[in-house]
Amino acid sequence: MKALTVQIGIFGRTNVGKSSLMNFITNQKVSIVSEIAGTTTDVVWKQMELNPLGPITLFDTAGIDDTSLLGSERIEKTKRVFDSSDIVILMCESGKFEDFEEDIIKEAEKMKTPYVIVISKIDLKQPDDAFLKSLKRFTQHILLFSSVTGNRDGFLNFLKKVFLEVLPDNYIEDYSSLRKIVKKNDTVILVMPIDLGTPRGKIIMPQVQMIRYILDLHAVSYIVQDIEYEMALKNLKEPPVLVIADSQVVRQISAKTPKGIRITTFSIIYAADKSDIVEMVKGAAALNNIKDGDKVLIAEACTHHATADDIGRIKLPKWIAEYSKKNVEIEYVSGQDYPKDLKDYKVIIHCGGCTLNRKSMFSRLNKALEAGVPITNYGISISVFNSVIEKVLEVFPEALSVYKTTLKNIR
Ligand SMILES: Nc1nc2c(ncn2[C@@H]2O[C@H](COP(=O)(O)OP(=O)(O)OP(=O)(O)O)[C@@H](O)[C@H]2O)c(=O)[nH]1
Ligand code: SF4
Ligand SMILES: [Mg+2]
Repeated sequence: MKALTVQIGIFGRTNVGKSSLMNFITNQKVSIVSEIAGTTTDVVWKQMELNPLGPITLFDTAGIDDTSLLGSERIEKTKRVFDSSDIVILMCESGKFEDFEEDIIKEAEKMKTPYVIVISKIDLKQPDDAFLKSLKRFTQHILLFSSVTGNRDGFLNFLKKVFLEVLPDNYIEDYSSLRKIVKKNDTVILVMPIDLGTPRGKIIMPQVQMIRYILDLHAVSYIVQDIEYEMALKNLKEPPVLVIADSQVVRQISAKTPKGIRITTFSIIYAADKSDIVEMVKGAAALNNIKDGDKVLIAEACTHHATADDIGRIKLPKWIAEYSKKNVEIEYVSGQDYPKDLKDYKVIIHCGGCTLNRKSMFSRLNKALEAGVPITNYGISISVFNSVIEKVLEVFPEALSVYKTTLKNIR
C-alpha cells in the first residue's frame, strides 16, 4: 500500500532524464524514455524495497515546463505527486538551473518537503565548479548522474545515504503517537465492531496498523467487538491501560468503561499520527459554532460505493443536523478531488485518510488552514456529536486543552 511507503517524486523539465532515472533506480523499463520532450504525460509509479528506508514508492512525473503541450489535468497530477512526496528529487542538466528549478525548490521549502538535486547526463556534460557552487546555495545534497555510464549499486548507495540525511529524524521508524501512551507489557483493549460497512473477511487499515503498533511496543492487545467489551473487562486480572474504540461505538463503550481507565478512538490516534491532532481538534471545536446556511465539506480520500449506513453520505449529515439543529449545506468530495478553493466552508470534515500518506494528509490540512477553514476528521467529529470528545482526548492533554480554549473562544 502506497500510504505506508516513503514516497519519492522525480520532478524537472521535459527531457531532463526523469524517466531514465526512474528506470535506472528500479532496474526496469517502468517509464518510456525518448528524445522527444514531453514523453511522460501521466504519472508512473513503482514500489521497491530500498533498505534501510524500507518500501518506497517512486513517482516519475510529466515535465511541466512547457505547459502549452500538457492538459491542465496532467499538470494537476504532477502537482498532486508533489504534494504527497516525502522527498522531492529535482533533476536538472549541467549549467541549466533557472526560475523553473528555483520555483520547485521554493515550493518544496514552503511545504517543508526535503529535496535533493540530481544533475543528469553528466556523460555529456560535467557540471563545472561555478555551477555546483550555485546549487550549494540551496542544498548540499547534490548527486551527479548518468543513466548511460552510471554504476547502479554505487548510485543507489549514495541515494540511500542522502535520503536518510534529508528525512526528518525518526521518519522511517514507527512514529505512532501510541508509544507515548502505551508501554511494554501494558494491556490495551481494541473495540472493533463488525457492521455493514466493514469489508467482508477483512480488518480495516487503521485497525491493522494499530495492532501492529501494539505488537511493536511489546504490549498486549485484547481485540473484541463492542458486544464482548464487558466480558473482556471482566476477564482481565488487571484493568487495561487503554481502551481504543471504533468511533461509532465510542459513546456506549465510554459509558461502560470504569473510572480511571483511559479511553480513546482509532480516529484520534490516527489524527495524531497522520496529521496534526491540535489543528484537528480546533476543527472539532468549530462544529459547536455552526449557523444556519453554513457550508460543511465532507471529504473522503478514496471513492467507494456508499452503503445504506455510509458514514460520510448518510450518518454524518444526519448527526450534523441533529447536533447543530441548524440548516446546513453539505458538500462532498471524494478521491483526489480536493477543492482548490476552500474558503467558503465553515468547517471541513475529512475521512481518516487511510489511503493517504502523512504528507498528503498534511497537505490537505495545510490547504484548509491557509484558507482559514478549520478541519477535523470523521472520528473526532463523531466523538463531538456523542459528547465524549473531552474524555477521549485525555490521552493527548495538549489537544484537550486547545479544544477547551477554542470552544470557550467561540461560545
Ligand atoms: N547521454 C545521456 N542521455 C540521457 C541520459 N538520461 C537521459 N538521456 C536521454 O535524454 C532523453 C530524455 O530522457 P527521458 O528519461 O525520457 O527524460 P524525461 O525527463 O523523462 O522526459 P519527459 O518525459 O519528456 O519529460 C532520452 O533520449 C534519453 O535517452 C544520460 O544520462 N545520458
Ligand atoms: S474514505 Fe478515507 S478512511 Fe475511508 S477507506 Fe477511503 S481513505 Fe480510508
Ligand atoms: Mg519521462
